Amino acid sequence: VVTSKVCRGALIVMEGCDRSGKTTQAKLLKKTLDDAGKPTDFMCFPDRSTQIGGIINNYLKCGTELEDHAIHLLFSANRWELLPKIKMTLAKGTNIVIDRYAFSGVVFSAAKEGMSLEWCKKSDTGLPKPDLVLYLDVSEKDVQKRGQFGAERYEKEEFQKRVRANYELLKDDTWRIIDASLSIDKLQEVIKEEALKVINKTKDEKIPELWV
Ligand code: 2DT
Repeated sequence: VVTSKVCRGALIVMEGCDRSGKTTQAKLLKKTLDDAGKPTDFMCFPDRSTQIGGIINNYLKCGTELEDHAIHLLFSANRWELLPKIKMTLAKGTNIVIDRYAFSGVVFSAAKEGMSLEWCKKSDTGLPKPDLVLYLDVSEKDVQKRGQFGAERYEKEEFQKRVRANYELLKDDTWRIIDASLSIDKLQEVIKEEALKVINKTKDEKIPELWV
């Protein structure tokens, strides 16, 4: 009996400061890869469509107050509850592009008073480690030029500065720092190339675990 082996999909995460163009590029990348014959799903965190996501949504819209550790753990739980879906998708050979992941979880929570980076990493430890993290890099000046921040919690200049500094502490060799001041099309070209390389490179590899 000849059985053909299904190669796994790659896990690709888009990170970066607010207003860096993450969501636009992540959605475009899903389409770009589909069009290139590499089936790809799009996901985002927080996923506000679940029950836990509903609590997070309310918190972000400043409708409820939650203790800093408690909301951190809910953001984390929102990823764990989607783990079966992530695993199943990758196993059948479909790539996933995710708009924000555990890195956002850590850099935002650790930007708060009394929250350490090490503590914040613990609750996401053991999740699938992304094969590629595309970090969209915009200068502080350019972020300001892109217009006003919205009204959600965390959309404040001082807070975003601390977030940006925390991102620096998480980067490793799976990260690519992409200059987000490029045009939407040019940016997508660069991102597509990185994604195709990693899809090809990791297709026979085991999915590694995050921060273990
Ligand atoms: P969006 O604007 O991209 O929907 O993000 N956040 C996100 C956290 O504080 N912890 C997390 O684990 C994640 C995924 C970043 C909503 C805000 O939620 C923050 C911005």
